[in-house]
Amino acid sequence: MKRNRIILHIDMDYFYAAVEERENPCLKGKPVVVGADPKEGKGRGVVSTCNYEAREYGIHSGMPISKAYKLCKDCEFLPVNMDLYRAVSKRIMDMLKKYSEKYQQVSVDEIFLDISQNVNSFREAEEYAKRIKEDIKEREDLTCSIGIGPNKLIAKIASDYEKPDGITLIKPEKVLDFIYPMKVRKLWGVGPKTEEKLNEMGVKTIKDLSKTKQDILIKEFGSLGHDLHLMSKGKDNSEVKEKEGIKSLGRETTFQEDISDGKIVLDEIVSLCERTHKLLEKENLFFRTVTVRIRFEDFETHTSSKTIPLASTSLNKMISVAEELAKKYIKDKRKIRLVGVRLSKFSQKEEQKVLA
Ligand code: DCP
Ligand code: MG
Ligand code: MG
Repeated sequence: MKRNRIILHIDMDYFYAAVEERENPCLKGKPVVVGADPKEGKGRGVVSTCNYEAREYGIHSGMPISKAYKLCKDCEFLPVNMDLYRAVSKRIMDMLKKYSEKYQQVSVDEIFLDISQNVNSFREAEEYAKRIKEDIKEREDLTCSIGIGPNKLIAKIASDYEKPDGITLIKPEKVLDFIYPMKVRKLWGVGPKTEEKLNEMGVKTIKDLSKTKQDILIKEFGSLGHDLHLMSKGKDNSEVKEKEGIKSLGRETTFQEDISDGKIVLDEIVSLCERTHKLLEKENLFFRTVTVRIRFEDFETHTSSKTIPLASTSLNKMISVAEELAKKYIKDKRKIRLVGVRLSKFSQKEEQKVLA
């Protein structure tokens, strides 16, 4: 018989805000929001994250900072100090990667570990998870939440279940009881659109999904339908494995109507840079190449790139390069239909030091 796998998913609690609290203990107990400058309610960016005290006010990641300000004017609003969070993340992840040869870091604050070879039972896995939590607490004075399950999907859902500072163990025989009552939104690949479509089909919970015929799911959702069918039964065969390095990251916008005003195009470039920068932060990468793509009203499409000598994480640098690249297109008489910004030639901090 094939032995069960034992997978951990570790996710740091309110990560950026927790690092800020640690650096400045007077913040402890107060509602703390990390993100764009609220400018007394006029700020235009978003909340990166907030601590659990601020969540009591209804504030959450991705919310416009102006809205967060309205919900809680007395919150501590702090700017994003990405270099600090990156450094802390790197230390924690390096430490966690020692707990298993099979790991997969999925973002700045989370990682999967396949500990099937390191422990003999789910009971031992729980002890292993406790040790990991203590280790992070001792070395970095931060808390995390850990999910333990027979696959990545279940471990990931479990780590979110008793946040903050929790351990949730879901043994194979308990998987269905655990996920059946949950909304389909909890599953991978189910965003707002898929959720709506499933709801329209009368499928709200994972249990409802498990009762839906596989052919219907495949007909409605293509290959996602196949995965939905497996996931609804608590199955996920994907390996814990580091992904091949990402080659490029970017965002683009097709305007509602073609644009002749260069200022609007440049404003859009700034906004695309901001959104692309978020992706870069999430992947914890440094970039060297910025590419701008422009499509004119006649669909003729141009790209132009520039590679900077030293790898950078700077949003301002990205914006200045992208603007410089875009300016020559703005001089064209034709209206612009689409703009895009893309980053490539990535490296990680260590390599960047070597370069410098
Ligand atoms: N982040 C961000 N913008 C988002 C979501 C997240 O900048 N829309 C950043 C800030 C978070 C970090 O990524 O601190 C990790 O994201 P998580 O989703 O794990 O959220 P937190 O760690 O902040 O909170 P939780 O305790 O719910 O994990
Ligand atoms: Mg987190
Ligand atoms: Mg996370």
